[in-house]
Order: sequence, then C-alpha cells, then structure tokens
Amino acid sequence: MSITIITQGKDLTPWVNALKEKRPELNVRIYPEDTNREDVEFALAWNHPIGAFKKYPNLKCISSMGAGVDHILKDPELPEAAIITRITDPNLAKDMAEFTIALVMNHVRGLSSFKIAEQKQLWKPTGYLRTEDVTVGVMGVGVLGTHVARQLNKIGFKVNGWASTAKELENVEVYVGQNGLNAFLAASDILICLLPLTKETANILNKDTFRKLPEGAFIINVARGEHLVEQDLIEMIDEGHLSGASLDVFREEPLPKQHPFWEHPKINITPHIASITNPATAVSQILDNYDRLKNNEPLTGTVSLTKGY
Ligand code: OXD
Repeated sequence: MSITIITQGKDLTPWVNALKEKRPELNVRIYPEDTNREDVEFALAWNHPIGAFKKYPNLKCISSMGAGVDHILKDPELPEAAIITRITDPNLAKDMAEFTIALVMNHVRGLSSFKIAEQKQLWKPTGYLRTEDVTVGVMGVGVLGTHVARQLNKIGFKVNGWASTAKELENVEVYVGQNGLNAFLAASDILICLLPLTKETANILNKDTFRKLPEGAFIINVARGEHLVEQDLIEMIDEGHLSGASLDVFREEPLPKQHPFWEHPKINITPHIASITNPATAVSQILDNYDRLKNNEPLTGTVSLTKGY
C-alpha cells in the first residue's frame, strides 16, 4: 500500500505521522524524492509544483489536503483519468464557523476600536449593533458556508445565503444565481465570502458588488484572495461606503510587507488561519477514499471538473 504526497513548502511531519498511526503498514512517499512513479495511483496534494502530476502516468485519485481544490485545478496538465477529491472533515466546518463568528462579533461589538483606544489609554464607551438587527449574507453555501450560516443564525443573526443553484436551509433564505444577487447584496450588512474559486467567482468582490451593499456594510473574506479586487476594497472603505473588512486570504501569501492592507486602520488581517485541516482527523477520509479506490467503490468529497468545486 502506498500514498504519495506532492506539495511545496508544507511541513509534512504531522501528515506522515497521522497516516502511519492509522495505517502502520502504509508506505508514504514524498515528492520529489520518491521513485517508481508508475506504481502510484493515489496522491495527496497541496500547492504542488505545476506539472508534477504528469510524472505519475497511472494516477487515479488526487486528494486535496484541504477544503479547496483551486490549487490542483489550475494545473493545465491534470491527468485526465484522475478523480479529484477534497477534504470534507466536519472539523473544518466547525472551525470555520467559530472563526467567522469571532470576526462578525468583533465587528458588531467594535472590539478592534477598543484595542486602539486601549493603546492610547482612552476610555471611550460606544454603542454596538445587536445580533437581531444585523443581516449576514453568506456567499457560497456549500459544506462550510451552510454550517457558518446555521451557526450565525443560532446566535441570533438574520442570515441569507447566495448559491448558484437552489437550496433549502432552515431559517436561511438562499438567493440563487445572477438573478438573486442584487437582492441578496442589498440585504447584507455583513458579507462573508465562502465561495469556491472558479472562473465565475474570481474578482466577484469588486466595486459593482460593494455598491449594491447597504451603506456601512462590512466584508469578510475567508475564501481565496483572488475573489477580491484589492484596490476596489480600499477605495470603497476610504469613500465611506464600506465600514471595513476582515481578510484571512490574499492574492499573494504571505501578504507582502509593503502591501497597503497592513497599515489600513479599517482592515483586519489574519494569516490564512480561518480553518486549518487537522491531519489527525482528515486522514480518516483520505484512507477511506484510498480503500474505496482499491475496491472500485465511489469516492467521497469528489469535485466536478466542469463546476470547479
Ligand atoms: C483550504 C484552505 O482550502 O485552508 O482548506 O484554504
């Protein structure tokens, strides 16, 4: 039994340990030191060197090591026969919901402004927004977005979702496609982007989108940096139409030192930590898919190449 891991710049120790703990007999190979590539049918990948997959002529499954697969799909030489899968570990959804709740609560209770006041030793009580008076719009109600929407609703927010196809969610109104976009945006006091990155969703957080939000709306991007037109965000905040943003993902990561987001008083930055795959729990799904592949059974967490998610 063997699995090959193809990544760049990732500490693989926790992954190898987790795989070995669950399957001591598993032979874990690591690109580019691995040999006998024609034997490899199952690969784990994160941010692989473009073109690496074509060195494995018999690859049948490429499993993303996270929830996103854009890093795999951007390879123009993907092996046609390989099924692409992504991690759907419930811990990812739980962590994402906890993180977005923290950002939303930070915004509605104005905690960042108290931190600034504290640094200047200013005692400055201000009002705050109450959950029941705030509508949160979740763009993308897949596995992560659905859980985020439900949890925000549980703590009292009115929550709407936006999706490409119709979806029923209890207590959450889901607006659909381009036809539903304007009404969805017009109702969103806080907009959370949890969309997969595809040709259709790249640059979706732009000036046109922002203008359709209510005055003072707040942006949270925990999806991909490429969803956001960075200059448009800065201009719309500086104009006063948006009240600010919390960003966890960026076009270039790590965010370059000279980037204007660092210094912007209304933009909070976190270093892509909203929801980190936990190898200890994620390897169960990976090994299950490995077994399914061997037994010719359908895999879980499969990705549609045409949809891009
Ligand atoms: C993921 C991520 O896709 O961490 O899992 O961004």
